[in-house]
Amino acid sequence: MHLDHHLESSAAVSADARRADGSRRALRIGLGGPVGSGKTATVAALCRALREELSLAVVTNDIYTREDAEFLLREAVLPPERITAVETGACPHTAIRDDISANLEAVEDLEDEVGPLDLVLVESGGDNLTATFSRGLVDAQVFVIDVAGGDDIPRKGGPGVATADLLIVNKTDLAPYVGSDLARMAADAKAARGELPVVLQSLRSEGGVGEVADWVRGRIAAWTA
Ligand SMILES: Nc1nc2c(ncn2[C@@H]2O[C@H](COP(=O)(O)OP(=O)(O)OP(=O)(O)O)[C@@H](O)[C@H]2O)c(=O)[nH]1
Ligand SMILES: [Mg+2]
Repeated sequence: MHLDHHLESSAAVSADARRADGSRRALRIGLGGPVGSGKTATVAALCRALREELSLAVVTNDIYTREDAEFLLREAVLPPERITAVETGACPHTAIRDDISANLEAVEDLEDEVGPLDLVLVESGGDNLTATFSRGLVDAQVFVIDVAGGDDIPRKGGPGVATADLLIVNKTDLAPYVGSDLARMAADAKAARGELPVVLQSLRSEGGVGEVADWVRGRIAAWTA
């Protein structure tokens, strides 16, 4: 039995919003969700959309490899010194929720080495519907699910779907091929989340990551206000 699956208040903020020298640290946004839902693809698209206007960096998490970081490096979404990999060696949620030390160190090292930064994106390794980030690691979290994983996922709920600051239902372009009902996914997500935002997204279609990039811009504006 997991006793650590209790929900943390979405109003909570990370312990230290300032760095040791008193300067404001970067806003940290975590991206979690099931395996293959499109977390890395969303991170890549966000880097391309925001890199001209923000100073940003990325931390990826994989269980045994640096696969996601290597993808981002190959795609050259950011200069290589702005991309760091954490190898969790265990269930991904342990490194983003239970023992966040390796991720915190990675974020802080990036700020020391390439800062000042406006934004750090932390991608969790693919996990199940219970995986959420510690609010000691990130200031906001995005949960990414996709239409090919089944259109009943929003109804199944769980902390990621119900409480993430933003829910992305990704790969909407695949809905006709896998028989997923987008209207039902949107309605179920709304029922699970109340006023919390939901974005239906296809990275293969016009519009791409645009709405999510706007949401990030809004969070940055609130962070720096
Ligand atoms: N058709 C379609 N494919 C997508 C979309 N977004 C991502 N993909 C593809 O889905 C596959 C998995 O995407 P990733 O971004 O690697 O998924 P992930 O969530 O990072 O996967 P893990 O880190 O392994 O959990 C890749 O082949 C992507 O190109 C989308 O909007 N539409
Ligand atoms: Mg990934």
